[in-house]
Amino acid sequence: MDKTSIIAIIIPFFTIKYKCFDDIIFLNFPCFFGMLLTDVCEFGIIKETVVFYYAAPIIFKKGRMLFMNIYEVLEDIKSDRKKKIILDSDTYNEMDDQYAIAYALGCDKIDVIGLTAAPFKNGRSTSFADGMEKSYGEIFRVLDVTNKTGTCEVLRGADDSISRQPGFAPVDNPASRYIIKMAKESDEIIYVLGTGMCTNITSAILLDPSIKENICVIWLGTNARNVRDVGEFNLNQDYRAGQLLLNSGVPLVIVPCYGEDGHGTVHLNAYGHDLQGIKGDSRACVFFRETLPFEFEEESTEGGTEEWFRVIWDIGAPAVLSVPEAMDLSIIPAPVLTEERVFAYDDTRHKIIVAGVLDRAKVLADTFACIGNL
Ligand SMILES: [Ca+2]
Repeated sequence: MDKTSIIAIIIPFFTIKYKCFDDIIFLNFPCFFGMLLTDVCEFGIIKETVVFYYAAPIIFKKGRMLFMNIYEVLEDIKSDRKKKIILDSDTYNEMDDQYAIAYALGCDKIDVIGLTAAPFKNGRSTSFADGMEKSYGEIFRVLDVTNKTGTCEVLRGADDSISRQPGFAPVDNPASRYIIKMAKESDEIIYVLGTGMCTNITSAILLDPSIKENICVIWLGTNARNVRDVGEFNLNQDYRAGQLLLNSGVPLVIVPCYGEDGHGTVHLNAYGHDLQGIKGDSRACVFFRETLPFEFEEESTEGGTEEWFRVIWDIGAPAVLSVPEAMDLSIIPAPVLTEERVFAYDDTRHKIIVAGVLDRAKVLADTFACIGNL
Protein backbone atom coordinates (compact mmCIF):
# COMPACT_ATOMS: atom_id res chain seq x y z
CA MET A 1 0.00 0.00 0.00
CA ASP A 2 1.46 3.37 -1.00
CA LYS A 3 1.45 6.55 1.06
CA THR A 4 -1.52 8.12 -0.66
CA SER A 5 -3.68 5.07 0.06
CA ILE A 6 -2.77 5.25 3.72
CA ILE A 7 -3.62 8.97 3.81
CA ALA A 8 -6.97 8.37 2.13
CA ILE A 9 -7.87 5.74 4.71
CA ILE A 10 -6.59 7.54 7.79
CA ILE A 11 -7.97 11.02 7.12
CA PRO A 12 -11.66 10.17 7.76
CA PHE A 13 -10.79 9.12 11.31
CA PHE A 14 -9.79 12.66 12.15
CA THR A 15 -13.29 14.03 11.70
CA ILE A 16 -14.43 15.90 14.77
CA LYS A 17 -18.13 16.52 15.17
CA TYR A 18 -19.77 18.32 18.02
CA LYS A 19 -22.70 20.52 18.88
CA CYS A 20 -22.31 24.18 19.76
CA PHE A 21 -25.29 26.19 20.96
CA ASP A 22 -28.21 25.48 18.66
CA ASP A 23 -26.13 25.07 15.57
CA ILE A 24 -24.83 21.76 14.40
CA ILE A 25 -21.22 22.42 13.65
CA PHE A 26 -18.84 20.04 12.04
CA LEU A 27 -15.17 20.84 12.34
CA ASN A 28 -14.11 18.65 9.52
CA PHE A 29 -10.35 18.71 9.36
CA PRO A 30 -10.20 16.00 6.70
CA CYS A 31 -12.16 18.25 4.34
CA PHE A 32 -9.49 20.90 4.61
CA PHE A 33 -6.54 18.58 4.31
CA GLY A 34 -8.24 16.49 1.67
CA MET A 35 -8.77 19.52 -0.54
CA LEU A 36 -5.19 20.65 0.08
CA LEU A 37 -3.79 17.28 -0.84
CA THR A 38 -5.87 16.94 -3.98
CA ASP A 39 -4.62 20.35 -5.07
CA VAL A 40 -0.96 19.43 -4.83
CA CYS A 41 -0.88 15.71 -5.55
CA GLU A 42 -1.83 13.44 -8.39
CA PHE A 43 -3.60 10.49 -6.81
CA GLY A 44 -5.12 8.80 -9.86
CA ILE A 45 -7.95 6.60 -8.63
CA ILE A 46 -7.18 7.50 -5.04
CA LYS A 47 -7.52 11.17 -5.92
CA GLU A 48 -11.00 10.56 -7.34
CA THR A 49 -11.95 8.71 -4.19
CA VAL A 50 -10.70 11.53 -2.00
CA VAL A 51 -12.42 14.20 -4.09
CA PHE A 52 -15.67 12.23 -3.99
CA TYR A 53 -15.44 11.84 -0.24
CA TYR A 54 -14.96 15.55 0.27
CA ALA A 55 -17.42 16.72 -2.35
CA ALA A 56 -20.21 17.29 0.18
CA PRO A 57 -21.16 20.90 0.86
CA ILE A 58 -18.70 22.71 3.09
CA ILE A 59 -19.71 26.04 4.47
CA PHE A 60 -17.29 28.48 6.02
CA LYS A 61 -19.06 30.72 8.50
CA LYS A 62 -17.46 33.07 10.96
CA GLY A 63 -14.25 31.12 11.01
CA ARG A 64 -16.08 27.81 11.34
CA MET A 65 -16.60 25.11 8.80
CA LEU A 66 -20.23 24.03 8.80
CA PHE A 67 -20.72 20.80 6.95
CA MET A 68 -24.10 19.32 6.08
CA ASN A 69 -24.74 16.64 3.52
CA ILE A 70 -28.18 15.21 2.77
CA TYR A 71 -27.90 12.66 5.59
CA GLU A 72 -27.08 15.37 8.09
CA VAL A 73 -29.87 17.57 6.75
CA LEU A 74 -32.28 14.70 7.46
CA GLU A 75 -30.81 14.40 10.94
CA ASP A 76 -31.36 18.13 11.42
CA ILE A 77 -34.95 17.90 10.16
CA LYS A 78 -35.68 15.19 12.72
CA SER A 79 -34.10 17.18 15.55
CA ASP A 80 -35.99 19.56 17.84
CA ARG A 81 -33.73 22.47 16.84
CA LYS A 82 -35.83 25.50 15.90
CA LYS A 83 -35.43 26.06 12.16
CA LYS A 84 -35.43 29.31 10.23
CA ILE A 85 -37.69 29.21 7.21
CA ILE A 86 -38.73 31.26 4.22
CA LEU A 87 -42.14 30.15 2.95
CA ASP A 88 -42.81 30.76 -0.74
CA SER A 89 -46.51 30.35 -1.52
CA ASP A 90 -49.04 31.01 -4.27
CA THR A 91 -51.18 32.22 -1.41
CA TYR A 92 -54.28 33.35 -3.29
CA ASN A 93 -54.59 30.43 -5.68
CA GLU A 94 -56.64 28.25 -3.33
CA MET A 95 -57.24 28.20 0.40
CA ASP A 96 -54.51 25.82 1.47
CA ASP A 97 -51.45 28.09 1.45
CA GLN A 98 -53.08 30.17 4.16
CA TYR A 99 -53.28 27.11 6.41
CA ALA A 100 -49.63 26.32 5.67
CA ILE A 101 -48.55 29.84 6.63
CA ALA A 102 -50.60 29.82 9.84
CA TYR A 103 -49.26 26.35 10.69
CA ALA A 104 -45.68 27.61 10.38
CA LEU A 105 -46.38 30.81 12.30
CA GLY A 106 -47.91 28.91 15.21
CA CYS A 107 -45.27 26.17 15.34
CA ASP A 108 -42.67 26.50 18.09
CA LYS A 109 -40.15 24.47 16.06
CA ILE A 110 -40.25 26.97 13.19
CA ASP A 111 -39.01 30.56 12.98
CA VAL A 112 -40.64 32.22 9.98
CA ILE A 113 -38.20 34.90 8.78
CA GLY A 114 -39.81 35.62 5.43
CA LEU A 115 -42.94 35.03 3.38
CA THR A 116 -42.60 35.35 -0.39
CA ALA A 117 -45.25 35.47 -3.09
CA ALA A 118 -45.19 32.86 -5.84
CA PRO A 119 -46.89 33.46 -9.19
CA PHE A 120 -49.79 31.35 -10.41
CA LYS A 121 -52.32 31.34 -13.19
CA ASN A 122 -55.73 29.74 -12.82
CA GLY A 123 -59.31 30.90 -12.50
CA ARG A 124 -58.33 33.24 -9.68
CA SER A 125 -55.73 35.21 -11.67
CA THR A 126 -55.38 36.60 -15.17
CA SER A 127 -51.61 36.06 -15.49
CA PHE A 128 -48.59 34.87 -13.53
CA ALA A 129 -47.90 38.49 -12.56
CA ASP A 130 -51.48 39.01 -11.41
CA GLY A 131 -51.39 35.76 -9.41
CA MET A 132 -48.15 36.78 -7.71
CA GLU A 133 -49.56 40.21 -6.83
CA LYS A 134 -52.71 38.66 -5.38
CA SER A 135 -50.60 36.19 -3.39
CA TYR A 136 -48.57 39.10 -2.05
CA GLY A 137 -51.76 40.78 -0.81
CA GLU A 138 -53.11 37.56 0.67
CA ILE A 139 -49.96 37.08 2.77
CA PHE A 140 -50.70 40.35 4.56
CA ARG A 141 -54.26 39.20 5.24
CA VAL A 142 -52.98 36.00 6.84
CA LEU A 143 -50.46 37.95 8.92
CA ASP A 144 -53.28 40.22 10.06
CA VAL A 145 -55.70 37.50 11.16
CA THR A 146 -52.90 35.65 12.94
CA ASN A 147 -51.79 38.84 14.72
CA LYS A 148 -48.30 38.46 13.22
CA THR A 149 -48.10 41.61 11.11
CA GLY A 150 -44.54 42.95 11.08
CA THR A 151 -42.96 39.80 12.50
CA CYS A 152 -41.32 38.76 9.24
CA GLU A 153 -40.41 40.13 5.84
CA VAL A 154 -42.85 39.88 2.94
CA LEU A 155 -41.65 40.04 -0.65
CA ARG A 156 -43.03 39.92 -4.14
CA GLY A 157 -41.86 37.13 -6.42
CA ALA A 158 -41.47 36.42 -10.11
CA ASP A 159 -43.97 37.78 -12.63
CA ASP A 160 -43.46 34.93 -15.09
CA SER A 161 -42.27 31.33 -15.33
CA ILE A 162 -38.80 30.03 -16.16
CA SER A 163 -40.38 27.82 -18.83
CA ARG A 164 -41.33 30.92 -20.80
CA GLN A 165 -37.86 32.51 -20.69
CA PRO A 166 -35.38 32.24 -23.58
CA GLY A 167 -32.89 29.53 -22.65
CA PHE A 168 -34.93 28.84 -19.50
CA ALA A 169 -33.14 31.68 -17.75
CA PRO A 170 -33.97 32.58 -14.14
CA VAL A 171 -36.65 35.20 -13.54
CA ASP A 172 -34.96 37.82 -11.39
CA ASN A 173 -37.28 39.05 -8.62
CA PRO A 174 -37.26 40.35 -5.03
CA ALA A 175 -38.16 36.96 -3.49
CA SER A 176 -35.21 35.20 -5.13
CA ARG A 177 -32.85 37.99 -4.13
CA TYR A 178 -34.14 37.77 -0.57
CA ILE A 179 -33.54 34.01 -0.46
CA ILE A 180 -29.98 34.61 -1.69
CA LYS A 181 -29.37 37.36 0.85
CA MET A 182 -30.66 35.34 3.79
CA ALA A 183 -28.71 32.24 2.73
CA LYS A 184 -25.49 34.23 2.61
CA GLU A 185 -26.01 36.13 5.85
CA SER A 186 -27.24 33.27 8.02
CA ASP A 187 -24.91 31.24 10.18
CA GLU A 188 -27.34 28.33 10.07
CA ILE A 189 -29.15 26.49 7.31
CA ILE A 190 -32.25 28.22 5.94
CA TYR A 191 -35.16 25.98 5.02
CA VAL A 192 -36.92 27.35 1.95
CA LEU A 193 -40.44 25.93 1.77
CA GLY A 194 -42.33 26.03 -1.52
CA THR A 195 -46.08 25.47 -1.75
CA GLY A 196 -46.55 26.80 -5.29
CA MET A 197 -44.69 26.70 -8.58
CA CYS A 198 -40.98 26.72 -7.70
CA THR A 199 -39.98 29.64 -9.97
CA ASN A 200 -38.78 31.92 -7.16
CA ILE A 201 -36.75 29.16 -5.51
CA THR A 202 -35.18 27.79 -8.69
CA SER A 203 -34.42 31.32 -9.90
CA ALA A 204 -32.56 32.02 -6.64
CA ILE A 205 -30.44 28.89 -7.14
CA LEU A 206 -29.71 29.76 -10.77
CA LEU A 207 -28.85 33.37 -9.93
CA ASP A 208 -26.42 32.32 -7.19
CA PRO A 209 -25.64 28.58 -7.09
CA SER A 210 -23.45 29.07 -4.00
CA ILE A 211 -26.60 29.27 -1.83
CA LYS A 212 -26.98 25.51 -2.27
CA GLU A 213 -24.45 25.22 0.53
CA ASN A 214 -26.67 26.94 3.06
CA ILE A 215 -30.28 26.15 2.20
CA CYS A 216 -32.53 23.14 2.10
CA VAL A 217 -35.58 23.34 -0.16
CA ILE A 218 -38.79 21.62 0.92
CA TRP A 219 -41.05 21.64 -2.11
CA LEU A 220 -44.61 20.44 -2.39
CA GLY A 221 -44.45 19.35 -5.99
CA THR A 222 -44.52 16.38 -8.40
CA ASN A 223 -46.37 13.16 -7.61
CA ALA A 224 -45.46 10.03 -5.71
CA ARG A 225 -43.41 7.42 -7.50
CA ASN A 226 -46.37 5.05 -7.54
CA VAL A 227 -48.22 7.41 -9.91
CA ARG A 228 -47.13 7.43 -13.56
CA ASP A 229 -47.82 11.07 -14.45
CA VAL A 230 -45.54 13.45 -12.50
CA GLY A 231 -47.65 16.48 -13.39
CA GLU A 232 -49.66 18.37 -10.82
CA PHE A 233 -50.53 22.07 -10.51
CA ASN A 234 -47.28 23.33 -8.93
CA LEU A 235 -45.06 21.47 -11.39
CA ASN A 236 -47.23 21.95 -14.46
CA GLN A 237 -47.17 25.73 -14.16
CA ASP A 238 -43.38 25.84 -14.54
CA TYR A 239 -42.11 22.43 -15.58
CA ARG A 240 -38.60 23.70 -16.43
CA ALA A 241 -38.26 25.21 -12.97
CA GLY A 242 -39.10 21.81 -11.50
CA GLN A 243 -36.64 20.04 -13.77
CA LEU A 244 -33.88 22.48 -12.90
CA LEU A 245 -34.64 22.19 -9.18
CA LEU A 246 -34.30 18.42 -9.24
CA ASN A 247 -31.10 18.71 -11.28
CA SER A 248 -29.56 21.48 -9.19
CA GLY A 249 -28.03 19.38 -6.40
CA VAL A 250 -29.52 21.60 -3.71
CA PRO A 251 -30.45 19.70 -0.52
CA LEU A 252 -34.08 18.98 -1.33
CA VAL A 253 -37.12 17.41 0.28
CA ILE A 254 -39.90 16.54 -2.14
CA VAL A 255 -43.40 16.28 -0.70
CA PRO A 256 -45.41 14.63 -3.49
CA CYS A 257 -49.01 15.62 -4.18
CA TYR A 258 -50.88 12.68 -5.70
CA GLY A 259 -50.04 9.15 -4.69
CA GLU A 260 -51.47 5.73 -3.99
CA ASP A 261 -51.54 3.80 -0.74
CA GLY A 262 -51.11 6.72 1.64
CA HIS A 263 -48.41 8.49 -0.38
CA GLY A 264 -48.92 12.15 -1.18
CA THR A 265 -50.58 15.19 0.31
CA VAL A 266 -53.81 14.28 -1.51
CA HIS A 267 -54.57 12.38 1.68
CA LEU A 268 -54.52 15.60 3.71
CA ASN A 269 -58.01 16.76 2.76
CA ALA A 270 -59.72 18.15 5.84
CA TYR A 271 -63.38 17.37 6.39
CA GLY A 272 -65.74 19.70 8.20
CA HIS A 273 -65.45 17.72 11.42
CA ASP A 274 -61.65 17.72 11.13
CA LEU A 275 -61.56 21.52 11.14
CA GLN A 276 -63.37 21.50 14.46
CA GLY A 277 -59.99 20.36 15.78
CA ILE A 278 -58.95 24.02 15.74
CA LYS A 279 -59.72 24.90 19.33
CA GLY A 280 -59.87 28.44 20.63
CA ASP A 281 -61.57 31.77 20.14
CA SER A 282 -58.74 33.87 18.75
CA ARG A 283 -59.24 35.65 15.43
CA ALA A 284 -56.97 33.08 13.79
CA CYS A 285 -58.88 30.11 15.20
CA VAL A 286 -62.25 31.50 14.13
CA PHE A 287 -60.90 32.46 10.70
CA PHE A 288 -59.44 29.04 9.92
CA ARG A 289 -62.27 27.06 11.49
CA GLU A 290 -65.31 29.06 10.44
CA THR A 291 -64.52 31.76 7.88
CA LEU A 292 -61.93 30.71 5.30
CA PRO A 293 -63.51 27.32 4.50
CA PHE A 294 -66.65 29.10 3.34
CA GLU A 295 -65.02 31.72 1.14
CA PHE A 296 -64.98 29.20 -1.64
CA GLU A 297 -68.27 28.62 -3.33
CA GLU A 298 -67.44 25.17 -4.60
CA GLU A 299 -67.82 22.86 -1.68
CA SER A 300 -66.12 19.57 -2.28
CA THR A 301 -67.55 16.20 -1.45
CA GLU A 302 -66.20 12.84 -2.36
CA GLY A 303 -67.11 9.19 -2.39
CA GLY A 304 -70.84 9.91 -2.26
CA THR A 305 -70.61 11.23 1.28
CA GLU A 306 -72.49 14.34 2.21
CA GLU A 307 -69.77 15.91 4.30
CA TRP A 308 -67.76 18.67 2.66
CA PHE A 309 -64.01 18.77 2.76
CA ARG A 310 -61.32 21.26 1.93
CA VAL A 311 -58.02 20.73 0.13
CA ILE A 312 -55.30 21.88 2.52
CA TRP A 313 -52.46 19.84 1.08
CA ASP A 314 -49.91 22.64 1.48
CA ILE A 315 -49.67 21.89 5.20
CA GLY A 316 -47.47 18.99 4.09
CA ALA A 317 -44.49 21.35 3.69
CA PRO A 318 -44.29 22.79 7.23
CA ALA A 319 -45.23 19.34 8.54
CA VAL A 320 -41.83 18.09 7.38
CA LEU A 321 -40.21 20.28 10.05
CA SER A 322 -42.96 20.14 12.67
CA VAL A 323 -43.85 16.43 12.65
CA PRO A 324 -41.20 14.62 10.59
CA GLU A 325 -42.19 11.44 12.41
CA ALA A 326 -45.58 11.65 10.65
CA MET A 327 -44.11 10.97 7.24
CA ASP A 328 -41.78 8.34 5.91
CA LEU A 329 -38.76 10.45 4.91
CA SER A 330 -36.26 8.50 2.83
CA ILE A 331 -33.13 9.35 0.87
CA ILE A 332 -33.13 8.41 -2.81
CA PRO A 333 -31.21 9.37 -5.96
CA ALA A 334 -32.89 12.47 -7.42
CA PRO A 335 -35.35 11.30 -10.09
CA VAL A 336 -35.09 12.89 -13.53
CA LEU A 337 -38.14 14.76 -14.79
CA THR A 338 -38.27 13.69 -18.42
CA GLU A 339 -39.77 15.41 -21.44
CA GLU A 340 -42.42 12.68 -21.39
CA ARG A 341 -43.41 13.92 -17.94
CA VAL A 342 -42.60 10.72 -16.13
CA PHE A 343 -39.82 10.04 -13.66
CA ALA A 344 -36.63 8.39 -14.90
CA TYR A 345 -34.17 6.86 -12.48
CA ASP A 346 -30.40 6.95 -12.39
CA ASP A 347 -28.75 5.58 -9.25
CA THR A 348 -25.62 7.67 -9.84
CA ARG A 349 -27.46 10.97 -9.37
CA HIS A 350 -27.13 13.16 -6.27
CA LYS A 351 -29.49 12.23 -3.46
CA ILE A 352 -32.59 13.95 -2.18
CA ILE A 353 -35.16 13.28 0.53
CA VAL A 354 -38.68 12.25 -0.42
CA ALA A 355 -41.74 12.04 1.80
CA GLY A 356 -43.53 8.71 1.57
CA VAL A 357 -46.60 7.53 3.44
CA LEU A 358 -48.18 10.29 5.51
CA ASP A 359 -49.83 9.85 8.90
CA ARG A 360 -52.85 11.99 8.02
CA ALA A 361 -54.31 12.14 11.52
CA LYS A 362 -51.02 13.19 13.05
CA VAL A 363 -50.37 15.94 10.47
CA LEU A 364 -53.88 17.37 10.78
CA ALA A 365 -53.78 17.28 14.58
CA ASP A 366 -50.42 19.04 14.63
CA THR A 367 -51.57 21.66 12.13
CA PHE A 368 -54.68 22.51 14.13
CA ALA A 369 -52.76 22.54 17.43
CA CYS A 370 -50.25 25.02 15.98
CA ILE A 371 -53.00 27.24 14.57
CA GLY A 372 -54.58 27.03 18.01
CA ASN A 373 -51.44 28.69 19.40
CA LEU A 374 -52.10 31.84 17.38
CA1 LIG B 1 -50.22 26.33 -2.96
